[in-house]
Amino acid sequence: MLGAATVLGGQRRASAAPPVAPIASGSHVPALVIGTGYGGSVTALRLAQAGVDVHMIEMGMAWDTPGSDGKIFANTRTPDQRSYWLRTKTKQPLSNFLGFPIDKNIPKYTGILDAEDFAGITVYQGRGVGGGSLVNGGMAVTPQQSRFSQILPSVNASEMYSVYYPRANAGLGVTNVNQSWWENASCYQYSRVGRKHAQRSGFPYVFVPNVYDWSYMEQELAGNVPKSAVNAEVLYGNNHGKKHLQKNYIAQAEATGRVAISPLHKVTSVAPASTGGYTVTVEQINTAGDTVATKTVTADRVFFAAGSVGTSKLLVRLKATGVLPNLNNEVGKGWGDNGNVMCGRANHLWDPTGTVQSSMPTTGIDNWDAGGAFAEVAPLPTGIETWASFYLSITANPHRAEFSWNAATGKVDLSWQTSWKQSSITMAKTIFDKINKKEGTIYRTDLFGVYKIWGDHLTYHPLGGAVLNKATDNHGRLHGYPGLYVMDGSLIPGNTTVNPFVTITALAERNIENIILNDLA
Ligand code: FAE
Repeated sequence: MLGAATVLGGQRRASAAPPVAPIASGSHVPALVIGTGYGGSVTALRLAQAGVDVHMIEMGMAWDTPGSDGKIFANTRTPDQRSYWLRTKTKQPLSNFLGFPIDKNIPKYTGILDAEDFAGITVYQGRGVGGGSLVNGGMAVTPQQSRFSQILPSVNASEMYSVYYPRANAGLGVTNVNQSWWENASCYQYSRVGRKHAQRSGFPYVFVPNVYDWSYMEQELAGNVPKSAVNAEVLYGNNHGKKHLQKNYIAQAEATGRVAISPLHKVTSVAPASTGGYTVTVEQINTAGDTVATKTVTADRVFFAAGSVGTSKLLVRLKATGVLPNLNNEVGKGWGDNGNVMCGRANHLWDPTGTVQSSMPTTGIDNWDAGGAFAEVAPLPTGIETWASFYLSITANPHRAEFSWNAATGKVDLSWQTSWKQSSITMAKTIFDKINKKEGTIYRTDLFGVYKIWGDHLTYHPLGGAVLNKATDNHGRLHGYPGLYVMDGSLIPGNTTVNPFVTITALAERNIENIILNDLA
């Protein structure tokens, strides 16, 4: 159990918190949190500090035990069963290399990255204690304040920028790379090539903060400590320098002695209890994904923090099947992909991007105001020289999709259409067409299929589905059910103009403060 130990820079140390047993059927908890990502971790810590006992339910694994190779997490060059959530074949975001498919067969296992397929989009999400913080690139970006009213129009911006964004950044351990080290670090050659090309075309090139421990990265590049970011560790977890939530919010929450976590437990129902509060049904699963026990517990308050997709799917199904009929009609609406679209560019032979590429991006091209795109200069940590520049663009894609209950299949559908990505492609092209013209270069066509330029089939940044001030009040209280709250990315209506987790964390900090003050006093 995570309660027994905390992972620090790859070293394990005993913490004061005793080992915790998984939740028992029939038990009662004052606060039950569904999911252990950003929203859930903030919620658990702040409730515990306010004196409330909390149980966190997490469908993924604890990720606290090394595999047969001595490592907790696999890297992107050698994906294995740890890498994917209940798949028998990898589904790598870059599916091809030099046109050849690179996915491979793996044993079915409760691995760390879920590539969840809907009809028009594959949504990548982290599974395990720490949620998306386990798999992401650590880019910790606060949006420009001038753009905040586009993101969360009902939220007081000056309060967010003076109180909650600073609180979130401090809680997450966000820092900037040492630029003089960066200028000479071989692992950021790809970013410097990205800068040169962006600046020659007149685009603003910005450094973005990250949650990676930079002194650890300096040491790993120098060969003094086990390699992590410079050993292609991202997407499937990071064994050392990344400060994922297990190292900050969750460690602090457990240290209060008031927070327990049940990994490999999935919430399937939340219903009003006749005695007040809520009855929560939880399925315990094994690492093959089979249900091994079904438990029923009661909770005074339930905090939905299962991520945009997880929370939306639960709420839409519970409303449609009559379990929570009083949820309003905004539930399931306002979902967007943060305008994600990927592409690569083929550089000239005199512009190598490096054989060792840090998996933690540090820079971006900000063409939001002029062209609706913010492009993160991303690594391609293949271990060989590719002469490729690779980008994940966040764009102002205007389309919003809706989750709906499909009684015939017994599943929740999402109305997103692949063709809607054309808006994102058009916006990303405002950057890359210009750079290609200036540099005399072309797009890579071998990374997403055979002769396919755009990675337009996926998102890393699902947002919305239980939008703030629509499905909930202006602090995440679900309409129709006192004591039910939404605390995660589903509150944000589809776009954050930059990478989303700092905004999700800051919004959760803001909302839980208000909830503790007004609902728990
Ligand atoms: P999230 O972190 O997804 O946590 C939800 C948790 O709930 C997960 O652990 C689930 O397993 C769990 N769960 C779901 N359903 C249930 C259920 N029924 N019962 C129990 N547990 C359940 O939600 N964002 C950035 O800002 N910067 C980046 O560099 C970045 N890179 C990314 C790279 C990748 C490959 C991916 C996939 C995402 C990336 N993101 C990045 C997005 C970021 O990780 C994401 O927005 C947040 O993790 C969302 O936080 P939430 O708290 O909403």
